[in-house]
Amino acid sequence: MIVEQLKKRIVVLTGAGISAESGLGTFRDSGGLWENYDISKVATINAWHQNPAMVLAFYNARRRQVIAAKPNEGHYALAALEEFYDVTIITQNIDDLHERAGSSKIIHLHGEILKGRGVDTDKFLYPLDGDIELHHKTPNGQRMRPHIVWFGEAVPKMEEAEVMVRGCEILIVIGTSLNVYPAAGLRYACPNWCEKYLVDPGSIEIDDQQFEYFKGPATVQVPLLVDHLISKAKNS
Ligand code: BV8
Repeated sequence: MIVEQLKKRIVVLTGAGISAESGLGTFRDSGGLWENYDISKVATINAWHQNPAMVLAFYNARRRQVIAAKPNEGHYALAALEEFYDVTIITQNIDDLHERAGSSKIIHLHGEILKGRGVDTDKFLYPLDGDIELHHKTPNGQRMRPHIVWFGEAVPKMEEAEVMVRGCEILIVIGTSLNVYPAAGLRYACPNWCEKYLVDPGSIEIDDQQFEYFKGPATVQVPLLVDHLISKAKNS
């Protein structure tokens, strides 16, 4: 049993790839979401103003998929890491699979598809178990929208995320093409002596040789990496 304060601090930055084997599509892989949808028509603040019905339909369909999906071995392995490390998950994903797998410290940079909010503020969030319709309003009469950070909207939790990365001793990047900023820039905020691991099956170009590359799908490589880190913790 490792005393809480003595646990090394790990930050895990995850993207759509960690949920791919739970059946939730990634964005930029072949067959990905952005092959079938024009980002500018469904995932930007302008799209919301121009065609809210299309945006709601896009997220209602993805919300049903998330509700039907299950966490995979990658999500569960990260939850198991918490017994030996102080783990913070910083995810770009809007699903709740990290929560359902048992991770306890999660920062959703791009929002959460199972929550709604008024168009006027993100101070009050409302749990969703179904679709948002055009006529839905919040208790104070505001139009309801998905609690999602669209392209062109600021990322409110960036500062909190950056503080966690600056203070981490181990950085793990899983299942992200590192295309979307400012999230992708987090990798530059960790101390240069920080241990760094990358899990991805593709040929992601990462401009930093300090990353130890666990090449392959999350359900295989994340448990292997977690076993490696747990044995290090046990022998330290
Ligand atoms: C902002 C919520 C300013 C919605 C999302 C030009 C250059 C650079 C930047 C910009 C630019 N023009 C505009 C920008 C800024 C823009 C941006 O970065 N655009 C990109 C596309 C160029 N960013 C923004 O607009 C951000 N806001 O900058 O605000 C501002 C400041 C003040 C005031 C006003 C404004 C907001 C960005 C947030 C957008 N919302 N999501 C939704 O989910 O529908 S982003 C979206 O992309 C998701 O969150 C997703 O997670 C994220 C990143 O994608 P990835 O997760 O990396 O997924 P991807 O498919 O790309 O990659 C999958 C990876 O998994 C691959 O590497 C693959 O190999 C791997 N993989 C596949 N299978 C597996 C696997 N890995 C493991 N196991 C497997 N089985």
